[in-house]
Amino acid sequence: MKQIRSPADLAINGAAPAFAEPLHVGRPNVGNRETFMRLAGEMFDRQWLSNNGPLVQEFERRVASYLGVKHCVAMCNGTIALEIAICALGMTGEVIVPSWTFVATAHALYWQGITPVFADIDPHTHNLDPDAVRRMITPRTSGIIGVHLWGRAAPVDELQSIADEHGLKLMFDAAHAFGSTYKGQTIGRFGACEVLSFHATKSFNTFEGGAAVTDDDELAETMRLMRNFGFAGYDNVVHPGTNGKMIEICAAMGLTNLDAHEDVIASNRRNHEAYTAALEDIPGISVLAYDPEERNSYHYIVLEVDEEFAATRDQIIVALQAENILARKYFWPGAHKMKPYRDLFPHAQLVLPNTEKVAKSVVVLPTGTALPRDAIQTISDVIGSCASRWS
Ligand code: T4K
Repeated sequence: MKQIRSPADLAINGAAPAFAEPLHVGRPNVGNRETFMRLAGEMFDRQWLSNNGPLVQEFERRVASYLGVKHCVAMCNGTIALEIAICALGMTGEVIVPSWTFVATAHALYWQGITPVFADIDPHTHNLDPDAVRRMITPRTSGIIGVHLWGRAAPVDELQSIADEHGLKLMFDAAHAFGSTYKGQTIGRFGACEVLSFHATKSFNTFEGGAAVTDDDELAETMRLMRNFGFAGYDNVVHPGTNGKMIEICAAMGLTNLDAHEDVIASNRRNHEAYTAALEDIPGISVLAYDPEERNSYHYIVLEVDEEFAATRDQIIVALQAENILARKYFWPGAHKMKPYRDLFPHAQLVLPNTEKVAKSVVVLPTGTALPRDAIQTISDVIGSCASRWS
């Protein structure tokens, strides 16, 4: 691998790229392929491919037990799981969410005819600021969706107090938080329900997939009906519904990857530590730290670029991409600046100063089990050299 000792070694200055193949942020982690092929073979033998098959049932049992919750309702993806949970909870009117999240959190509300109202974040954790949430409550507010961004728990207790005080529904978008903890308890049990994503780019994946998890028997039953057109048996529709079912091949992938999940977390954690060490002496650059008292998947390596750093965040991204390091600006520019929501709230930035600031400073770096270990030093050297390139 090429050594980067000075800006002359950077690909933006004409040198060869550091990596011949692109390094992606969302490279899938895949467990034992033989296990997956065996499960897939058994599925073909059974000729049962979808509709609450045995693999989905086993997957739901294992996820519920892993998270310590009563019910896991597996679905085709996290977005549909959000929509079904929102609808099953009877949210209406306005629901408070962060803008600093993947746009699916807002879209899931909008798609249900609900107005997502964006509240600002704590710039240190990137999660909802409870005081900002309070400020956004109106007579039309029916609920709050907290997001456990980057796998770090949202301020669960504070949000629950606000919800109780104002008679609001509370649920969580836990798309990043499979296996994370809040006050030592596994995420999945908080609010009325929590929604997971098992997309290919997540630390744990089922190709595409998601789930709503809850301890509430009635809510779980409603969501089960809703994900299968409201059928309560052949020819008997008892609830409005949609098609949100997880298919068997996705559950086979999930069962395979569950076995590997602890190894993935350990590998991500080592990568996070290696990035933190390699970048700690560069003034103006920091790797977002996670609470050492809590569990996190360490799936997102989030770099923050201060204004004092000689290069801008966007210049760093250009320099990294020239080296074939496909770093991302997740979740720039914030949902409030994306067309559907910009049209709805043209002045939203006035109440979202922390979101605005964070959105301008973030670079998400490649990690995962597929990342070559020595790549981290090279990626960090590219970032370090950006300071002299632009100063
Ligand atoms: N809530 C939150 C907080 C979320 O983050 C998400 C999803 C959701 C809700 C909704 O859950 P789902 O409905 O997706 O289950 C990706 C994912 O598509 C999305 O699932 C994820 N969040 C989001 C954070 O990232 P993009 O648009 O950035 O994907 P894309 O195609 O640019 O891929 C990301 C990187 O991964 C690229 O560098 C390519 C690489 N990649 C991707 C795939 C699919 C691979 O190397 N292999 C692959 O198979 O959204």
